[in-house]
Amino acid sequence: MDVPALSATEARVLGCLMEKAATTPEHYPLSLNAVVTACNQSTNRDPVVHYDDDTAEAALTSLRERGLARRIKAAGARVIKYSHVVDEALSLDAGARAVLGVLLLRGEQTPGELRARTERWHTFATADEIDATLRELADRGLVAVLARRPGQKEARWTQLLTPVSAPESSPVATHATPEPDVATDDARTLQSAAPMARRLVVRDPATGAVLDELDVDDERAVDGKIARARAAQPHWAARAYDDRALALLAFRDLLERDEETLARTTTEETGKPIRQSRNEIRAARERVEWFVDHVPAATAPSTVTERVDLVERVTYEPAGVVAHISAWNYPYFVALNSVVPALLTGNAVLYKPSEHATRTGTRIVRLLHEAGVPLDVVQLVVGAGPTGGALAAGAVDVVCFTGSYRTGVAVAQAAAANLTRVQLELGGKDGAYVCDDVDIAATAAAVAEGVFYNAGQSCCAIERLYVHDAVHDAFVAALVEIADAYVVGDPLDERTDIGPLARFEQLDVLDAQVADAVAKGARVVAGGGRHERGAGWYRPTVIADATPSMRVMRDESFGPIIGVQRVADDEHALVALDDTDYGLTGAVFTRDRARAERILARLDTGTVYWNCSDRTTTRLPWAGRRHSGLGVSLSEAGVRAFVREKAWHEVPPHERGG
Ligand code: TXE
Repeated sequence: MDVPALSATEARVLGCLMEKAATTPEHYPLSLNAVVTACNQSTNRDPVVHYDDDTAEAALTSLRERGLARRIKAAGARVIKYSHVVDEALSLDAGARAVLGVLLLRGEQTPGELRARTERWHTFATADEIDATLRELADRGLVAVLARRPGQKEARWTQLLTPVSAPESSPVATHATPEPDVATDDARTLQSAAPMARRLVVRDPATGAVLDELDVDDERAVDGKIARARAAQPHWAARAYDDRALALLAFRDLLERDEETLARTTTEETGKPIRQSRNEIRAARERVEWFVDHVPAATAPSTVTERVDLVERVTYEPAGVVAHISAWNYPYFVALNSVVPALLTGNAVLYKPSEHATRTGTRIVRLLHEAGVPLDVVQLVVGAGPTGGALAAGAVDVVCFTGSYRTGVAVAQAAAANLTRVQLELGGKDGAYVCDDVDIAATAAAVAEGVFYNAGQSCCAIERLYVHDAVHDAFVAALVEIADAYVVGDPLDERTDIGPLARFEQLDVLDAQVADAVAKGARVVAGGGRHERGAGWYRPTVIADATPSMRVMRDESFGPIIGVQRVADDEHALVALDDTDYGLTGAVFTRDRARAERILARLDTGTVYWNCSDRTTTRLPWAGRRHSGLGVSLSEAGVRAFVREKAWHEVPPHERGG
């Protein structure tokens, strides 16, 4: 067998099977539960991980498919067990298995460390014995010695079944003591053969634990997936609509079947409170249904002229291959708002989840395949910015992007080179105005929901608040009372309202906005900094006496924070609401519909709210203006983002008189 290329997860699982076979044969083979426990133990592991059953089971399946592990169901036994077959597959004796296993489980080691750490696996009587084993493994391309870092006495060794972890530690030679002439050649050969260091580590923002490690798709891999999508798309488009619709309805049912484990996966990797993760998945099922019901009408052929001598009509064809570069804050909505209508209209889709929600994205694609969408018709693309960049610049027909304004511009620039159609859903700095006629308690509750739901990590969260002078003090007091009462805690706890932010770097942004506001004369009346719960949490924060020049009133916060500015009347509120580079949504809270309509009609935003906020629906178009986006998603208009019109001009032959 050639040197197998494993993901970090597969390597961890294989290393555990090898370890337990050598050190606790009485408890071997292992059940799935025992494999998960072995993977997640904190001793003899680097890094420490936090795999769930699904992750371990997927790795075991892959290892079996590669001939490195075996599934065993003894006669009469209830529990399925797993063993490795590295000895057969790679013809490795006990000593070689011990060295390779410890490298798989603990990363780079010196020969001295290996000799100590393989003790429970196999006894190496002398240092020469372990050197000889390392050389044998190196000659087979299974391990390599790394460049000695400054101050390091002993060279360190790494296994080569997974990508090398970092360029500066790339292998330099196949021998324990590199010889200049041999080492240089081997080093070059080895380095060019050694896979690039391209792994995506998914961490739990609440605990920092590693949840998964995935191989990243580089440009070559992205192009390969695009080619496979291009080849598969015509067959998918040729299938009857009902066929495609049945697959998506089956997907909807799988979202229901696996709701709890899916919700947990999203909460673990994004920090979204479990109740909110469940809400999103439930609402996502309704969105799938809406698209299935409405795509035919949105793309129905139409005849605009029908005369004896002239027929003019329009038909719609799938765009072809759609790339979707997604965000993490609503991983189901953001993905399915594009992926579902794109598939239903006969396109093939390449879906790159955010690096902060890759496990959710992986499960979405797995369920689409299980529901009957062909493997090459929807493909997962794994990676962060560079992978997204390769996708945006790739030979695709539409790029859908959800993310920041800054990155949206980069995506549009990359797509422009191929004149690829883009649909950009970017950030916002959405304002809300509370009039003097409101029910203060009810409106404060509604506004708080718009500010703090999902810890404020929503493109259409209320991010600027303007309150009429007549109710300002009472309203702010009511808002502070709500903010102070939120349960800030473990996102897996049913009681939690505010979890950790998905991106730690955002806490620095929030700190800077608070400091800037206070320096310019604002008052912090609730929260105002990081929460003692842990590194990722920010206290629900209300800043009073805000003014337009403060960063908290200009830059996207994307966190549980709100600046409140007092306004004298509707005209003052309108000027303030429009003072932004963004144009996503605007909200007015008042009892008076005519008053609301007058104000909302003058906002330069794609969406307006009367007595509500922070909501989207498939029934209405979602279109950001200015720095908030380009193009339309949702509604029948959004469906047509995935098709191309064809205009038919037809002159029937003139029937000669008989
Ligand atoms: O967004 P990014 P992030 C805003 C919000 C948030 C900020 C940063 O203010 O704080 O953006 O969030 C991929 N070419 N919103 O870092 O960087 C990246 O891998 C192609 C609002 O999540 O825009 C990810 O999949 N792709 C928004 C996606 O783009 C690139 C929701 C978004 O990443 C790329 C999310 C590149 N050069 C964030 N660089 C909303 N509308 O709700 C990165 N990516």
